[in-house]
Amino acid sequence: MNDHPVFAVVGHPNKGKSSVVAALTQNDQVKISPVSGTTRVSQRFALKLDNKTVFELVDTPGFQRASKCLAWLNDGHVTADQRPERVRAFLESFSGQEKFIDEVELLTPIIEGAGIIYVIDGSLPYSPEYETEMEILRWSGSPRLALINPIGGDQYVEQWQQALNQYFSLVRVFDPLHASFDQHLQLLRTFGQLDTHKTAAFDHAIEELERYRQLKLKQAARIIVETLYNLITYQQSNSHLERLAKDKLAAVMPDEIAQFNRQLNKMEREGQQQLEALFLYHQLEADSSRLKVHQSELMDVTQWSFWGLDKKQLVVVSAGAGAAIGLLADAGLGGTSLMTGVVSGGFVGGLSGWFGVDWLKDKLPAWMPFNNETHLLGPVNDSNFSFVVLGRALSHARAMLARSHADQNKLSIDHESANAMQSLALKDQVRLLKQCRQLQRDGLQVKASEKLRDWVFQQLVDHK
Ligand SMILES: Nc1nc2c(ncn2[C@@H]2O[C@H](COP(=O)(O)OP(=O)(O)OP(=O)(O)O)[C@@H](O)[C@H]2O)c(=O)[nH]1
Ligand SMILES: [Mg+2]
Repeated sequence: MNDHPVFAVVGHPNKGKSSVVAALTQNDQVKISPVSGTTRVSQRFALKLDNKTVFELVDTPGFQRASKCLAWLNDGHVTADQRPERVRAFLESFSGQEKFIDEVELLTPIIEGAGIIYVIDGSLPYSPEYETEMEILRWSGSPRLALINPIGGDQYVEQWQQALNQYFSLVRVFDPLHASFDQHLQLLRTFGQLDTHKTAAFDHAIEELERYRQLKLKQAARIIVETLYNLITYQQSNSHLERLAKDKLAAVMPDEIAQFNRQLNKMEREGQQQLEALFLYHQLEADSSRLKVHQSELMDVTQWSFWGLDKKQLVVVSAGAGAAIGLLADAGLGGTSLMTGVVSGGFVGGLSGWFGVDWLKDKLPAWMPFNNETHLLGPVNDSNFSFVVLGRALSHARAMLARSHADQNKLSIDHESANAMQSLALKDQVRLLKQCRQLQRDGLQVKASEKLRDWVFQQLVDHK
């Protein structure tokens, strides 16, 4: 059943038509490139909710021979009422031929009933050469909306508006790379106005889209808290080491620790991937080059005071939550040698009371308890770890939520989003630490876990 609206996104080559399609249908598989003439054939992309299509956009090639096309249409006396028929005749005459291959591709969905979305670049001056394209579109008689895409800035937007108003019933500015979710919804409302029979249905679909967004953010919060739980409770069984002599055990410990770290990194990435799948991103690669730190390594302890709390905060917050101060914070206040030791895979010394085996205690990173009875390594034992995990998860989630599906760059994580945990109020930091400790101790089914989910959800909603 094709009772949903369909819009053909048309215009000059290389003006961001495919980018508009990708952004609005939330589909990062639409082909976009700086090379003019990237889209060769028309292709439909649907926005679906619950497997039901809300609307479809047709990505089309740009006009290539607009003047010749209009000349053909104008050949002979055609009155206004006959123009749509004349466009149909054009398609019948040239379909399957090379001559007007792009015009046939882009006009076909319109003649089959699609509304028109005409995309232009608002950073370039208006020029009459576009009038041929706009005239052809007017001949089709279909409902028309013009979108001004400020690709390189909005210098000429007003000038364009003057011209476009004469050919299009609705004219809007829309930046497919930077538009917020609300701006998407606003534009979709405008789509609904193009066809008055569908306005109510469209408004309803928009409400549904908003509701879905909230549900997805709830689900995202759930994934983040589950991943947090998995990370702060992770233990690695090392029973295969049982019979190793002391010196051998010491020799293999660095490998065991490296394995432990890899596993945590992997679990973190899996959580992020679940979020990316939920929001329909298929090929996100993070780019943290704008940060002063490496984003990739969760277990790079030298970065912990960046993602989580700084050392002074950690002392205050731990005390407030009745938690032992993180060993790293404790030692870190006196210098950073301990931390570098951990990262380079070297061993650290000088700490006592943590490990079942005395001689091993100075062979493990401070945050890594090892129970000699059970041969279990972990879980990570540092108050900052939960903050680090949450800080990193939020910065990833926020960067992803703000990202357009038309964006061809890597996912950029910036400085501001990275320091999220440090800028919280002290009482919130203390409450969070308490809840994380309860989560670690009592699991996902308890109240603390629900409260953490609510908090994460609110962090995602409030952002932007
Ligand atoms: N900076 C910026 N670049 C944009 C914007 N919209 C599109 N682009 C870039 O412009 C180039 C062309 O975008 P497309 O969406 O492929 O354009 P198109 O109109 O589909 O092009 P053809 O299929 O070749 O006709 C790509 O490199 C996009 O990343 C925008 O709003 N801002
Ligand atoms: Mg294209």
